[in-house]
Amino acid sequence: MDPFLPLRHWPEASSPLLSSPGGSSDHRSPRRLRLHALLLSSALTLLVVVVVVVLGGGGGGGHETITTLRPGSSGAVSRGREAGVSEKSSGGRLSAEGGGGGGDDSFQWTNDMLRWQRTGFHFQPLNNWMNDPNAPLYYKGWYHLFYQYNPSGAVWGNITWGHAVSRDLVRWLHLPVALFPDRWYDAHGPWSGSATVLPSSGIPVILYTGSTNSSSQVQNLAVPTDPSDPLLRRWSKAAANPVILPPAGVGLYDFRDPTTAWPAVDGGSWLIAIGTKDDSAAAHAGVALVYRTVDFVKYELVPGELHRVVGTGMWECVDFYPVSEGAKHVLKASLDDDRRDYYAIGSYDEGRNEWVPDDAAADVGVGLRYDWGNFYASKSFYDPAKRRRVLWGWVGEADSEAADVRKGWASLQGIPRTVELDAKTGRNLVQWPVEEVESLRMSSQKFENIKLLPGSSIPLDVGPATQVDMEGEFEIDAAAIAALMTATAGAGYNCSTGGGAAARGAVGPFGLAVLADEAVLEKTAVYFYVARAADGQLATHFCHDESRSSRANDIVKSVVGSEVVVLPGEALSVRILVSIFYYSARISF
Ligand code: DQQ
Repeated sequence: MDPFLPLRHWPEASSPLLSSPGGSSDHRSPRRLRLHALLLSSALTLLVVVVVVVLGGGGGGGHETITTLRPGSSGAVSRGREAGVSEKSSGGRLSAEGGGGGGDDSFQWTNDMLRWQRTGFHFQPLNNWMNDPNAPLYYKGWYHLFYQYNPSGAVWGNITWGHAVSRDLVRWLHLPVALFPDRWYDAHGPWSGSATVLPSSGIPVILYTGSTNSSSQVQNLAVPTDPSDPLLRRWSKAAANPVILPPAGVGLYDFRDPTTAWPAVDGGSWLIAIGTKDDSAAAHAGVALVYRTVDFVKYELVPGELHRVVGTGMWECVDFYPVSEGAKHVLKASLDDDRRDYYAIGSYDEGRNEWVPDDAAADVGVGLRYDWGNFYASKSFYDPAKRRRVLWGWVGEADSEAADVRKGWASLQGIPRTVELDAKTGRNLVQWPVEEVESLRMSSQKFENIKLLPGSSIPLDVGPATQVDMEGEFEIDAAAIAALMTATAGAGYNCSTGGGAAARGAVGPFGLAVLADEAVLEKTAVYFYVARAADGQLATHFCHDESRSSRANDIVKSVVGSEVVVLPGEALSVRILVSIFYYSARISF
């Protein structure tokens, strides 16, 4: 077997407190280490999972160096930010945290390598480019997902609304393109938008940004042509379009991505938010504006601003939704400056047209993130069938545009996640893959009572599976924690600067290495690191290290993560989904 297993879509990993081990009513309940092999496909050993622990003072193995590749020229035509997505190889977004860019294109990819990269159970169109998830909704028994889609190539451009439907958020039926750029007000693309299902009729309406024939940004309305069609295959653009123009003082190119509407307290009107930015007086502020409408055709700007955060730049794909039965509201913005999604929890006062974060130090754009991997332009929707809020996010590519073109597709959507306010902390959301993912499990294996000594690395034989859904739980030796507590408090730990998976501390890193080759030269490490923070308290960090995920040199390889709250008595549990679509037929590009 060729030990080279290039990995472009890092496995989705969830921290114990950012997600449940799955399927439990208590989303923090501890589980034993189990692996669920989803697909037995060939005689090859495709997936190697290794439990690793690297504790201070133990075992062999040298320190690794974090490799963060800088982007080079991809040879692609420059598109620029006015194109709606930052240019893939622009360099601006390819910080040490990486994220969706390209390298020097010098790596000699072969078809055999590229064919491994398509995923098994993440949503992807059959081919070509995809970016933001748009207007997810539930209608007449079907989940609908629209998405920014280029039907003509594997790079951003020629944007339309791709469309797919599913009964279970896991198995998808691809439908014809729903919205084309066929009017002056969306001639450069029907860009991102949201759906609102009207309770009076049960029929959805869509508001989306049109990039006009002069590239200015306006908001447009589309309604189902035939509401009796559960698949909502045809959409009619309103004669009144554009229904909202950029207001005075707002840049023509900085006004996009309307949210789902929420009902106003007056009982008759609706409110929506739209993202923009304010670059006046060096504010460089991200801003969310609010509009009121009764009929989705005529709108008035509500005086004031829902929220602004100085220094965060253009807010794309704003999302705004209640949690905890409306006691709190989540405000999310996708920051065009760093292409990351940030959220904060706060209180909404409709009368004052104001949302105020609970913790000003963790405001939108400076505090919490949904995800530390490639995850952008996310959008949530309320699922009335299962009474839950479901979150989608765009997972961009980590390698070069040239490689995308060669294989004929780019991007996927992350597994849809259920999100809730963490009732125990009240300070963060908990997220976990929708329970329907568990219906993909075909068999399972348990590995229990594995003792990990300092420096040890123990292979877990999952056979020839290419798709696995792993739940792991770790217990730390009490003596190690006691020793840590008596040590001098340090400056804390940071996943990105902490030396990655091979830099040893007193309690960590320990976790799983997935998609390793048999010699464990390639692996993607997903790990915990427990450290004593500057305040003397224990802090648990949850990180992943892609620096050895592939031998290819044209990939951005990130070492990222964040602190997660672990309350007394809670286990260190992790859920990892690995989704390789293995097909034996040889394909050519
Ligand atoms: N992508 C869309 C825009 C949005 C951006 C264009 C976010 O509407 O602001 O494809 O990725």
